[in-house]
Amino acid sequence: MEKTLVLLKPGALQRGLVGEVISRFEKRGLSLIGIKMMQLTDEILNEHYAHLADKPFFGKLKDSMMAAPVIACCFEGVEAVAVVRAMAGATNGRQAAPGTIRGDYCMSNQQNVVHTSDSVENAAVEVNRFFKKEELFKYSPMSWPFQYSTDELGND
Ligand code: IDP
Ligand code: MG
Repeated sequence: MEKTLVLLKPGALQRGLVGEVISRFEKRGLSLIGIKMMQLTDEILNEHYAHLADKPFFGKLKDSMMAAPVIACCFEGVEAVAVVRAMAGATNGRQAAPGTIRGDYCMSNQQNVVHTSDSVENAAVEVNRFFKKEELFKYSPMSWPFQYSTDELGND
């Protein structure tokens, strides 16, 4: 099972989209194993968006991520990183495919509702950045035997 990080950005909170977006991941079959509201800081954003530090929009991006709290979620599932990333859609909401979260809920390159980890390697780093060990919960969702085959669950 993979774990991946989702941040519901300040715009999701301000626009009342938190429940709807989390619901999409739940309905897809991802297990929510950690969730919390956080006010992000310059410090954590410098780490989280280090790959964008030389971009002209870096300061504005950080400001937008500090404009209201975010909801940090950790979801678990088979190939969860790629599945969640695909559900978010292209970075620019105007280019994101209809049916994706960004393609259904936004019109912006920056104000694009969600952050999702982009690789298995980065997901591990990001989950660790936003959650302490004791904030992640281990349980066996009762739906798993109806969501996955036994080999997908590693039970064969
Ligand atoms: P991602 O969120 O789809 O992984 P990244 O390239 O990692 O995209 O960029 C992180 C965030 O920076 C984006 O979600 C978006 O909010 C913002 N961003 C990316 N490119 C631009 C841009 O060209 N203009 C303004 N904001 C941008
Ligand atoms: Mg990214």
